[in-house]
Amino acid sequence: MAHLLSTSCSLNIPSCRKPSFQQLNQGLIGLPTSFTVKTSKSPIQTVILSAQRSQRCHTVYATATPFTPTQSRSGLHQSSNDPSKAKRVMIIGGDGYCGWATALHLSNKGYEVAIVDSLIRRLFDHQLGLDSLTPIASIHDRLRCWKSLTGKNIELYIGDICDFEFLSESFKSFEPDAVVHFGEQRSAPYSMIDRSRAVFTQHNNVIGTLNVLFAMKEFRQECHLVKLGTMGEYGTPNIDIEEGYITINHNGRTDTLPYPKQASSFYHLSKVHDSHNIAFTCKAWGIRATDLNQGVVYGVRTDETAMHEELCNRLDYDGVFGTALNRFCVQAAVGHPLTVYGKGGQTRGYLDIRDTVQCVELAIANPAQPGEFRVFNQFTEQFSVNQLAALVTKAGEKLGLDVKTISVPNPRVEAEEHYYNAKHTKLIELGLQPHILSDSLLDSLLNFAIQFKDRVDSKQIMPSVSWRKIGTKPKTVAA
Ligand code: NAD
Ligand code: USQ
Repeated sequence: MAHLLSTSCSLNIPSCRKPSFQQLNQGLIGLPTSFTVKTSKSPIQTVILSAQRSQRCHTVYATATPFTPTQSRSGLHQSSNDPSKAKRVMIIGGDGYCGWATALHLSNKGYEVAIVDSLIRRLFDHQLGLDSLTPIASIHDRLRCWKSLTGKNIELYIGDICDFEFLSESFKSFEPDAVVHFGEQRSAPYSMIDRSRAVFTQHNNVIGTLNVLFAMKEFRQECHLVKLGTMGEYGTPNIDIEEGYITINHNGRTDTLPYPKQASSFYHLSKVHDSHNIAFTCKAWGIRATDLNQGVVYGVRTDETAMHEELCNRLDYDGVFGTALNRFCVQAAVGHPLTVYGKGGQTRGYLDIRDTVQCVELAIANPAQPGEFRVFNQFTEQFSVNQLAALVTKAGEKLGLDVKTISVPNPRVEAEEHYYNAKHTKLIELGLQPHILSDSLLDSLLNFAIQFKDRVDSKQIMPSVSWRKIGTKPKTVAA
């Protein structure tokens, strides 16, 4: 499947050459729903490659209109090369849940932003028959809407970062000062559906990140990589989790070493491999990088996405891409019992999507040094699944909902009762002002879910992917 999308196309947003996009998109939707990783060129790839040959242009972008950057609190969102110019931030995965909110936030703050995205996330939904709770506009309509509301351009490069030629052209064209890398297959259940998705996940994530590292070395040595990792890299050890490194005394000697990793899905493992590759290239090539080990994100509205319905972010509630708290709110809204897996003592770090965008901004404004591999644990509070279910039940009852909880046999292999205490002070020290999960946020998320409840497909709610029964053969629907 990676090959089906290892393509890029050329479009100009202001001139609204929508048909080409629609053609591409329809083509993708029309692909067979079963797939294997192919080595030969797909028909779609052939069409696109010939289009590329005729245009010799691998990038899709809207020419940025020059604008005067607004001054940040610290004045640090300026290009290191020329302090009078706004910092240029490339957001890989900028059409996704975290990336879209971040792209708008940084654009609003006066950064020059480009989105790089293969749009493969939209394809996953089509292939598995899933949909966001919220209706989401096409990336082109989103960007046109943003431009018409704010006058700000966000450049757009559509292609797969596993295609190094495409990525190189994007780097040479946009010349980023910082790259925020969200562009991965990010669902643990998706990576555990079958062999094909496991291989795809690790190929897409590990090779994509390697390509970003090579592109930085080749074209933008000074550029700062802000890479989205995950708290799940650490697993659930029976000791406190530090931020990236732990000092160990062993047989009379002491060293500060990367914190042990115990990931529990092929997806989470891809993040561990990424972290190792990034750490190595920081040492070997002097790359500057920040690994943001993010917890589970909840919420949907940010200041910018709330500005217009066409800017609305996605909200996943299904058993493959939906995450715990978002799922529970949607379940409560439609009268489905909250799906606690196993004993429900699974504890994780959580954060509001408004804090995701804040954390990324802080990381960019305070870059790592050349050669530094910096690790921040990016979450604001810890909850067990049972605690989340209790909070949603209470908030739902206040809104007149009858909220029930069921214990679902755990489809995953994970500890259901365990110690969990993870440090998360570094972003606070840089100035993060957390949005704590409050009654009002739960109310607003629940009301959002109620507003769109007619769009919910209840058949997609129960988990359908088993860690133990992972298949070898490609499945055509969410198992
Ligand atoms: P998402 O699936 O909504 O967005 C990811 C985007 O990346 C999609 O638009 C997709 O099309 C794009 N993409 C994937 N592979 C690509 C490739 N090879 N080339 C170009 N574009 C590609 O995911 P999200 O929830 O926004 O997560 C973003 C990042 O944050 C991921 O790396 C994820 O691991 C991390 N993260 C997410 C959460 C969460 O709760 N959502 C929590 C912790 C960490
Ligand atoms: N869970 C339930 N019921 C549900 C859904 C989940 O009990 O209906 C449990 C899971 O078993 C797990 C916990 O809730 O113990 C969290 O699961 P999740 O689906 O909310 O999150 P996870 O699979 O860990 O993945 C999500 C994102 C991923 C990110 C990760 C951060 O999809 O991209 O890396 O959160 S972390 O969890 O810190 O690794």
